[in-house]
Amino acid sequence: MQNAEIARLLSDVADLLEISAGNPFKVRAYRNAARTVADHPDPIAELVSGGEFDITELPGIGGGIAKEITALVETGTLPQRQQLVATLPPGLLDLLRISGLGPKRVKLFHEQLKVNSVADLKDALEKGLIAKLPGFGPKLLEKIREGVADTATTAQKRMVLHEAEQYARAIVEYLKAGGGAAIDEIDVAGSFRRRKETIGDLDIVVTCAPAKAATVIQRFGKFSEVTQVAAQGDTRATVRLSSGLQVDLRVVEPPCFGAAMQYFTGSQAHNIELRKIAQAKKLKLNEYGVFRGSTCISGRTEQDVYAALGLDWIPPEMRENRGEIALAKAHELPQLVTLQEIRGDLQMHTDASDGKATLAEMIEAARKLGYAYIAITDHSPRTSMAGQTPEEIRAQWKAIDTLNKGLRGFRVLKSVEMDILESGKLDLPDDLLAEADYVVATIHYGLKQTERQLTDRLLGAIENRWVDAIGHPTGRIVPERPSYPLDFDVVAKAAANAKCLLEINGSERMDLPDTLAAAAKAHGVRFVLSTDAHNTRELGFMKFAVAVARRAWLTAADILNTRPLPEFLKGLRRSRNR
Ligand code: DGT
Ligand code: CA
Ligand code: CA
Ligand code: ZN
Repeated sequence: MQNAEIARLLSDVADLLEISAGNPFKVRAYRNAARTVADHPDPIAELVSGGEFDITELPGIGGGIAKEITALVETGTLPQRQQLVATLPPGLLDLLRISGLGPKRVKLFHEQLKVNSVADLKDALEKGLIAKLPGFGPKLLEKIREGVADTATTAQKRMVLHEAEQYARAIVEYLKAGGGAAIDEIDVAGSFRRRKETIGDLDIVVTCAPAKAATVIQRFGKFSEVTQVAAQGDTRATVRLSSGLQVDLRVVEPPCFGAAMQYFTGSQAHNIELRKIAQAKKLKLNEYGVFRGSTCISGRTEQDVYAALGLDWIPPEMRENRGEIALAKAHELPQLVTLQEIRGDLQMHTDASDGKATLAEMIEAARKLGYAYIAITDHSPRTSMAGQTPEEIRAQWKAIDTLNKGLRGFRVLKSVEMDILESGKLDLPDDLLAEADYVVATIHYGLKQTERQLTDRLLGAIENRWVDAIGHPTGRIVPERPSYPLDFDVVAKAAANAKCLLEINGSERMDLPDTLAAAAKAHGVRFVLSTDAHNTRELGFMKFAVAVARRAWLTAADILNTRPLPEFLKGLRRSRNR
């Protein structure tokens, strides 16, 4: 069981307690525990079942909740949640999953209107009962209607790549561990391998000796989180996990591994084009190989398959039929940026604002990743509660100066994530910004403004010569929050002209999205990749920023933080101010 799922069940308890007017301290305790579990770098379930780790040592996890989590790991159910679900209408949990609805609103519906299920809510919306509740204006009603419409497709709900990554790793490790069902090769195909920001299901391809296939399939169905074996054949199986995620497994013979990986990686549109090329060459392409007549001429590796069609091997992130096949034919595919090429992380938070780790802890963790530099970008005053005053920022920078003296081959950049205020003004004065090594400007408030207003706010920030980068430029968060309204082309052109970087943020924001990053590149924008880590584990999100960059066909030359420190600093627009 993955941390994300344990966290989800714990926060269900918090929500259900809140709805049933339970003890507010208990509500808060469960909510804190959920956050601790979600943020923890290691799989909590393994720590618990390993036995030698006391989870009450984790912040926010007391004896009671520790017992609950232990029971969950051992039995698959959280006793407290079971008890609440048994006493409350079960449909409340479905209501809580609707975007725009949290425990406060669900409680209100439950108490005032006896709305206890999605069906009840639909009914109440139609009868205009929700509109009569205080605080439910037309915009909010529209949002709730959209959320309700989404639940119709809940069964096919897509999972964020970040979360899918945990499941993929767990299943691959499980199958590799093998027992009597020894496998040779294993890899994850599908949209997961193409690194799409959300995935519909996981597609796993395995090779083994033909005689072992049945045992491998059997073992797959016994993975601890499987709640349903939806289909099981001689060489394939489909299961559903308790999180709702569907996983497809294909077992093929070793000579077909490349062909199977190619086929099941897709995309479907890419594969259709490949089959046309095969047909033109009087060849046949399928999941078993490339065939001339009934003779298999390739299939062992993907390279072989593409080569048989006269193509260079195409990176999975490009396989969307957006022109990559013509490039592969002309041997002109770009050298996509790799994680190893990233030399620094340019957005992260410490406990001086809303991060969980100290400055020293973030530095140590970043050094372990092999970086040459990082920027510490705690928030500016507008970010209420978390933001630092100019005095605090200067004090932090002084501490960084001192730390840097003791660091070899590594530099901490004095930085700030500065809010672009609702008025369009910047949250910090120029004299302070001028003292920074690097400044990233972002919008966190006033997201409901018009496209004109929001675009102008970004343009205003881009005009300031001390703003080196615009962070998470569209404000979207995958999958639940779309971009704020924005004339992105205008912003990208202005950024390119001003030599202001646009950030690709590798947190669950995945912002810029791949398509907009590609559009920005066409305008001549240079980029910076960052994680926006709020704890040391999240520094690992760089791979998701790289995934977006690769799907946008970016190369190292497009991304400033692939450069060594002196070049990075020289490439910042502020270097021309001195
Ligand atoms: P997803 O799971 O919705 O995020 O997207 P994919 O691309 O992983 O789609 P999925 O899981 O339905 O299938 C995985 C790949 O297998 C897909 O990209 C192409 C290939 N594939 C599966 N079924 C078919 C099919 O009926 N025809 C063709 N041409 N390809 C297929
Ligand atoms: Ca899939
Ligand atoms: Ca599939
Ligand atoms: Zn931010």
